[in-house]
Amino acid sequence: MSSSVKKEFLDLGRHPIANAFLKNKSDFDNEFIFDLKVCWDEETKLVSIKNFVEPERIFNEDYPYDTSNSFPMMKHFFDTAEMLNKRFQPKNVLEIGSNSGPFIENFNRLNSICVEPCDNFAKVTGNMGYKTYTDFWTTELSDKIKDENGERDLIYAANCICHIHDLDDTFKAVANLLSDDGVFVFEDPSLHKILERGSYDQIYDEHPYIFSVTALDNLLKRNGLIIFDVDNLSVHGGSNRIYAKKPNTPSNNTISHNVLQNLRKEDDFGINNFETYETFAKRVQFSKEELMRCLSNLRHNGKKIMCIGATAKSTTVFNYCGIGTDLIDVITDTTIDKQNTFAPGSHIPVVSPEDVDMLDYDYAYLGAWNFKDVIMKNQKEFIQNGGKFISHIPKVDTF
Ligand code: DWN
Repeated sequence: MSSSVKKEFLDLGRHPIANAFLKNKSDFDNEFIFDLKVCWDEETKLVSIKNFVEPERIFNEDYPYDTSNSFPMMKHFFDTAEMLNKRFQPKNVLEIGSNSGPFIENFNRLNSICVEPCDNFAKVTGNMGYKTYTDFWTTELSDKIKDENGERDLIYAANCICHIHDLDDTFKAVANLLSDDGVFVFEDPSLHKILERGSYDQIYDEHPYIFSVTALDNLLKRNGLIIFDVDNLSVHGGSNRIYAKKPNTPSNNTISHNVLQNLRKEDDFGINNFETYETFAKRVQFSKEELMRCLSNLRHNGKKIMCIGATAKSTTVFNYCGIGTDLIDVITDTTIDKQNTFAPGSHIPVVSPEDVDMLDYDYAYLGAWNFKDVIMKNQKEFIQNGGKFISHIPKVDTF
């Protein structure tokens, strides 16, 4: 990307691929492991992991994260599609990282295109009747799509752009395909919220970058795009939806006051100061010590602990803290492809919620803390039976 100075502020230790669930015990010795360290770029203010993992290792036909397993996210994408249709009335749409189609399914098949490198999901949108390119997002692909289909009025990506290594190429590829009046809308976890909440578990191989509005403003500008609006969203523990366009477009998409407001808010928080990241690193270390103290004490007192949600986030927590079956017996997850596997690195068994009697457990650690409200609503019997939850967000606590 650039030759500017990247300052390391956090070392999370050795990690496996966050979503590489293991099918057999014989796979335990063959896991791909890398050093998960985190840096801050003094020039662009971009936060990134130090060692990128080849995308082909992560996004392939075995990639298990299916958005359609989360009802709240399905509603989020339906509402987002409705809002974008109303606000911009795009004649045609392209989605980068379309997964199993929860966003694109709200648009007409005839003028909507999907880009998805994971074969399993590309097949799903292909079967739904959407023209789908099974490929990674690059300027080369953008050129090909433009030649075959023409420019796009709306390019959308959710939880995808922060997964791509070459951001300059990514944004150039978008600018290349966008019609003169087109809009590029993308949403990813917010660095500000992660620093504020202490949610270090948003850092893993799939997230080479954690975006602030500040860094995106710098990066988009140098690639022929400008931010004209920002929405702060509650999904995934706090995300930002960025609206970008080409400068000097004929549209009346004037720059909203939200942009300056977000830049100011981030500056006030300390996004532009390295000390903020050093303070965060200390908080992460403290969170690990507290979580280990909490789980070990409970175990010592004979309590049984399980985990709800085999998330990428829980892979980070379990591997950073060194949590295994000595502390947590089992993880339940509603995603069929994750069931009857072992969690990456920790090797804790992952099963269907139907295979676990929650009344056998005293505590449930929230691997999917971002769905705390939904999970607690679904666990009335566990709660009535005296069951309690554990979360490390915003600080280690039982409730
Ligand atoms: O960007 C990414 C986000 C969108 O999704 C990816 N890099 C990977 C993935 O991250 P995650 O695994 O941390 O995402 P979620 O959405 O927090 O995953 C929730 C998991 O929990 C799913 O596997 C479904 C499961 N779940 C469950 O078992 N019971 C969810 C709910 C609400 C439940 O009640």
